[in-house]
Amino acid sequence: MSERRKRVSLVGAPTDIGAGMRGASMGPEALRVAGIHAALAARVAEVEDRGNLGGPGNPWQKPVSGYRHLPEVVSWNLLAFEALHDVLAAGRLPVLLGGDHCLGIGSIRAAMRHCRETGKHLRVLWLDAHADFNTPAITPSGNLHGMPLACLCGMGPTELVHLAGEPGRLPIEALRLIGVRSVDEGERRLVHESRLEVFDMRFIDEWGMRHTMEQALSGIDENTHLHVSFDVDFLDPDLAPGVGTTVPGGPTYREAQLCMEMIADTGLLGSLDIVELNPALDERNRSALVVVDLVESLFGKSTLMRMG
Ligand code: 4U7
Ligand code: MN
Ligand code: MN
Ligand code: MN
Repeated sequence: MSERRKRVSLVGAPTDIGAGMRGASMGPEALRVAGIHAALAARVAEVEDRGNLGGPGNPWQKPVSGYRHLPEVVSWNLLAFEALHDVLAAGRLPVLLGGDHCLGIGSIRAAMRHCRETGKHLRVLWLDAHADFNTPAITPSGNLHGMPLACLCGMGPTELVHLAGEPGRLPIEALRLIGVRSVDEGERRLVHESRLEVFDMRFIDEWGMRHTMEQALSGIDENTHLHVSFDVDFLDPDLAPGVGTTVPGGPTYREAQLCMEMIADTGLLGSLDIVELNPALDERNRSALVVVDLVESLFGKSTLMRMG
């Protein structure tokens, strides 16, 4: 569907329940202040803001049996799952305003359910400096924002692996990781064993963003539902310092734009997460402004300029 005909719903999830640092809970409002609604309204048929989900507060406790805040992470993900699936079932495109990246579990579970119901084929593009493929046995932190992909692929606590009693798991083949440059020791082994398809920064340096995206998008067709999970720490910290876990050596402004533009060109974007933005660590909201700029490209800004 052309971006012009898409109808978008914003859903805020103001929580930092899965993170190792407080502040991502302020992400939804920072994105609104940076103008996400108007930016999208200029590109698509219609935008509505469904407001914020209201989950449990952050008790700021130490990890218990390998996880920090597991019950609260489950609650937030159940809320996200329901809300985002409702949006998809209404024929609209959900944009999750996070919040930390543990929310990817509920969000992608919603996309999986929608694909099951509509016969679509899911492809997940995970834009991140990290692999987010830790399990309780190997996590160095216990923070669940470092584990969502492992949980989705069947490795993690049952409450998260089968969130809301949902069957099945995300097939490894549905996943493409892009921009990775920080992987923990045990996590690295699991990524290799699982044959996860990772386009790390070394790959992007050597092959360029164009070839990277051609590879990451290969095999999709009109029946594909593209889910983009955009962890703001994907971007180079020079560009977006407002995240809890900066890792140097990320994509530049132009590389990130091209990445978004090539996704837009497919016309297949079906759902989006914007996560890990931490306004407490930002400078005059500039990371949020860069994100909004990139989201415009993701919804076809440059494509329209190239027309005619
Ligand atoms: B994010 C980390 F140890 N790998 O598991 C961990 F380096 O969603 C960081 O990508 C995870 O921002 C970062 O705690 C999670 C750490
Ligand atoms: Mn349904
Ligand atoms: Mn992440
Ligand atoms: Mn990350």
